[in-house]
Amino acid sequence: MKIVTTPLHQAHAHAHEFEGGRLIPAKDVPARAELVLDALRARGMGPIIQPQHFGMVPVLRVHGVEFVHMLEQAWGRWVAKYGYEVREAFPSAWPARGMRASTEDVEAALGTFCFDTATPIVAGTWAAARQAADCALTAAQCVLKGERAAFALTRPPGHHAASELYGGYCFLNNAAIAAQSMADQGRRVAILDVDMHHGNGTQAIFYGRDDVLTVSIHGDPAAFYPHFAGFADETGDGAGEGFNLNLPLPAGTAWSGWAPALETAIARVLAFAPDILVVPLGVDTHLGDPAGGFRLEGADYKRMGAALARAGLPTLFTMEGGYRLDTLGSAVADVLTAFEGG
Ligand code: 6XA
Ligand code: ZN
Repeated sequence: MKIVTTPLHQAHAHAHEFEGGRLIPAKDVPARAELVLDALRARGMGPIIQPQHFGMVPVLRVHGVEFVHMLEQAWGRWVAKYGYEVREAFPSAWPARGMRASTEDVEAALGTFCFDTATPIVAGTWAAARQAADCALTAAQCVLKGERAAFALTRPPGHHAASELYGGYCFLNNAAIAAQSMADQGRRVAILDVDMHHGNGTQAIFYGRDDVLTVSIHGDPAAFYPHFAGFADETGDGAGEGFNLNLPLPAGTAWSGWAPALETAIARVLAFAPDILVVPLGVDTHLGDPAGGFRLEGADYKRMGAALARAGLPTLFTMEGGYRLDTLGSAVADVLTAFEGG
């Protein structure tokens, strides 16, 4: 299985996120991708390849041009206002209900396009986000050429980013950009998101469409981030009605509760009869994950990979969450090796 990654993800490195009324240490740290890469190398997986460059056209199939320009320019505008000493650009005001969105001031631009306080922009964010999208697009090309599977080791992750919104550590929706690119090349694509958190961005991007199926298994948004999307009654809109499936699960869900949701998800995917499956792969479902709330562990990740393999579809994996640094690498490697063996 080709693994697509670049050390340039390290340019997106920040010390903090804001949660629970205080600045806390960042969870999406560069070491995450390096730990995953080390684990994959240790299992002899690969080849490990660098991304090709696809430019902005495939990105703009999913994201708005004003949004993309804002991401590109945000750090420079922040420095112009606050100087280099303030090393992380966080929004501090939002155009909530009844207010007017604006991009006049950098504070307004951040508030208009960001939905949380967990996702600072730093000097290297835009470069890293573009590279992550290129990793996903390169992996998509591998699958389009007939490979059974490819893994885009994307950092920053993508599944919370919508057409014109960033948040949840995500800026560009890598999985959606890859899915759209494959759809544009004539393939029928389904997306099955197994991260602990609802893939609200991916859902929003395809919500009105019947040509790309979106399915997500995640913590019930009544209790978990992203709080404002991911409920079971979100089934799609207009032509997309019936083409979004949310499978929210309660806190503490272990494999015994997670596995039946995966079977339901795979059955829906197979009924859609796609040519290609995209799996936004987060392993923050692991017991003890600092951003999670489920209780998957050890061999459960091999079971997950084997179950996904039984779907029998060419599959593109993208890296999403997973923050327990002592188990992150082995959990990802277990999914992917079991998929290859299955
Ligand atoms: C912010 C929590 C962000 C969760 C990010 C994540 N308080 N998404 O893992 O999949
Ligand atoms: Zn997550």
